[in-house]
Amino acid sequence: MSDSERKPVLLSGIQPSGNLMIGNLIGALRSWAELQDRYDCLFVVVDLHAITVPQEPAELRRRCLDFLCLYLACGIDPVKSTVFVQSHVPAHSELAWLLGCHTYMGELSRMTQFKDKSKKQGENIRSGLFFYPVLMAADILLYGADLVPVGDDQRQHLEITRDIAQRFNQLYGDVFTVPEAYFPKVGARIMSLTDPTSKMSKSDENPRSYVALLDAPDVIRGKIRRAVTDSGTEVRFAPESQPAISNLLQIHAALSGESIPSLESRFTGKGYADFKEEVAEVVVRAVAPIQERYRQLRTDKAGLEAILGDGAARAERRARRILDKVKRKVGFIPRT
Ligand code: AQP
Repeated sequence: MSDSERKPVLLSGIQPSGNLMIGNLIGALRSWAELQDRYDCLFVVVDLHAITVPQEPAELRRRCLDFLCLYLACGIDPVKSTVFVQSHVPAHSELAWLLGCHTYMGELSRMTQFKDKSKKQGENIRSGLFFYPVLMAADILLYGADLVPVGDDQRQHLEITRDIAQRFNQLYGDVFTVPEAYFPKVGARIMSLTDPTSKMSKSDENPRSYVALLDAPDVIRGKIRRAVTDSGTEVRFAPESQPAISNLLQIHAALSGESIPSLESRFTGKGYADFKEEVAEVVVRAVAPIQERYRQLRTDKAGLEAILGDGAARAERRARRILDKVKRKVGFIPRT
């Protein structure tokens, strides 16, 4: 295939921590599904990243499979895209070491995510948490990714990836593609249901702050009904003065496809309670087909194993090429 025929490579991943929720669906999974035809996509369940903070092994195993099935249930096609679990491809850990030997302590010390996350870990902060951006750089550079969808919180990690790639290329000649950030067309940022000034997070300690993709319909209705509201009474999009209702408007619009002005006019003169009832139904309807597909996939052990095996083999083949080149460049003798 010539370079002009080659689709740009796009890579993205989510850590199997917490519970995938509607913020992940709206901000990531749904757009991933749409990107598959335009890009050569790799979607990864990044379990090596998850153990930068303590995990319960049985829970981690379960989550990894749940996340993989949810990727697929949200429309990721394992034939069109390379879908795999990070720990199945040892090249990620290997390249991370090689890159770590070309990364400066000062660079890693400046990462704000390390500063934020380490505060929550008390005294015994795992060094993996500090090294995390190097592993992320390896994830990206192993596949020659041209594009990486990034939220605000990952922007600094993409920058350090670019710095490491450029440094490496200067030392050893062109080895790595220097990746660019990919910004989604509509970047809705869904906020917490219990505190609309902070982002909805899949690992929030309070499960009432998010709607998980696997929440039962009545649980969803309860969470939306109890979501905090603003002091006003109108259903109006005003993120500064009415952040809670604005957030619910965003969720409705993103999942129903109805525009925010149309929602505002339909709910003129009606109370918050009516509006919340409708938002709840919209969310229930949006996740129902995902949950149904998830249940089919999750119980098909053989099918799942085949997808996992195929994804890992495809990723491994691609990763090997770059890893072998890197090893040659740094001066390691080839294994015969
Ligand atoms: N509230 C949100 N609104 C819109 N998009 C969101 N995303 C996350 N929350 C929202 C998008 O989902 C993808 C995965 O992001 P993540 O932060 O849930 O998970 P992570 O990448 O595995 O990193 P974290 O933050 O380190 O995980 P946790 O929260 O478990 O500790 C991203 O594309 C994000 O933009």
